[in-house]
Amino acid sequence: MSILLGDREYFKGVGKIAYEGPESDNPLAFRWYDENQIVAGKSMKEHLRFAVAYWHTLCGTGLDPFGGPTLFYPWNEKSDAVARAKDKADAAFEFITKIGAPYYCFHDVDVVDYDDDVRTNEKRMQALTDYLAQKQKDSSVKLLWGTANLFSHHRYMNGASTNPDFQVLTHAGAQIKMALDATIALGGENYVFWGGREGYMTLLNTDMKREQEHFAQMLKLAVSYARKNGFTGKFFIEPKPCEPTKHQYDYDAATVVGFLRQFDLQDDFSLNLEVNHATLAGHTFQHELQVAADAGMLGSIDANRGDYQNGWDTDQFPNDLMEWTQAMLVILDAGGLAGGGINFDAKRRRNSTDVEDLFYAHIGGMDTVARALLIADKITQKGEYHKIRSDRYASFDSGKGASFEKGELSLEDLFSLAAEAGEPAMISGKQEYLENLINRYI
Ligand code: XLS
Ligand code: NI
Ligand code: NI
Repeated sequence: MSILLGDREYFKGVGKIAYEGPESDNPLAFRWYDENQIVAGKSMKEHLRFAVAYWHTLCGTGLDPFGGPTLFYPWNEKSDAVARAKDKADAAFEFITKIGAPYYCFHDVDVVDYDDDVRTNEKRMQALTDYLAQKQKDSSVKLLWGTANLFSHHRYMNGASTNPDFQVLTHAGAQIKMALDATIALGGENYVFWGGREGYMTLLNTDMKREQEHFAQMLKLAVSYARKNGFTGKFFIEPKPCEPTKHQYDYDAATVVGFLRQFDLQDDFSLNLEVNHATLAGHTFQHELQVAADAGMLGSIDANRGDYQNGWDTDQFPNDLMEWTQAMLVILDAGGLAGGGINFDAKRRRNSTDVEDLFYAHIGGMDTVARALLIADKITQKGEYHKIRSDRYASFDSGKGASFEKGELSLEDLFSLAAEAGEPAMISGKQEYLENLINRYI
């Protein structure tokens, strides 16, 4: 039986993906993601809040710098932009409901093609907002976040909010306004800024300070517009160190936390962390999550993975249990994602051309993350991992160590204490032990 919501079935031959458990041999079933299973007091669905990314899943054509599209979609056939976009929305909601993700995410131009006339684009987006609102109502799928694509159009070749030309900046503002309108009308829970071209290709032509001030000013305008129009959700910044620009201002989590505090934006914003962006910045994903969590800004996740041999954003689907178990430990310790979810900002390879490949990709990603959640929960329950970590700092729990933490000691005090106690004993960091401990549960 078809669960199609529009008037045409696009993903023929694939039904609703069900949970069948770890023993199942069915490649079109979940082996670990059981949305109703309770883990650490919440259902998996509530913990993970999976989202499908419109851009890769519905728009990705498989093109690369060496070749054109390999993925051809029946929803791209109509010549009228709005009619074509409605077909795509039908396909999107068919896919999202079949895979069983509670959320989706989009850029404005994923939803409907824009041309160069701002008012035409506004009309197109309004038409699709109405259409998507109906689809959401019929399916109970929700919008995790919306965003504006401020990097693909050639006008943004020198940046969007950080463009040296004010006229270009106005177009960025117009797109943000329309994307916010759509996000708010669709009950979007968050709004994302990924600064695709907010950076520089060379400092020889760049006033970095002025560009970053412009960016902060744009963010302030976005916040005040959205709040005025009833948006109560979070804004996220998604760090990435490079690509497409040589240097992106939102380099990594620590840089963004500093930027948000510098411009007094920390109350409205938190972070959307992407696995492949973390590794491009020379960090682990776990590191980026921890930086955000420590700053109280752990918002949301773009799930994917890079390639150990490549230095760019390959956006592959997640499959690394060790990486995700470590990530889940951070997320559980932080009390979960604050308002965000786990969005598959990931694409199947350009030669994965079967209809089923899109499902295998998402099933693999969702199962990996779900399994990591179960493992991290088990590790937490057993308690040894957290105990080893906190015991390392036991010398600060009482006595002079505690006085130091309270700010009661001077540098002279430290001198005397060092002189009296003499050379400290060596204490093992137990890295291999801890790695084995994590592996034991995997
Ligand atoms: C690109 C980014 C992008 C953002 C949304 O590398 O990950 O997809 O998530 O603009
Ligand atoms: Ni992303
Ligand atoms: Ni990315």
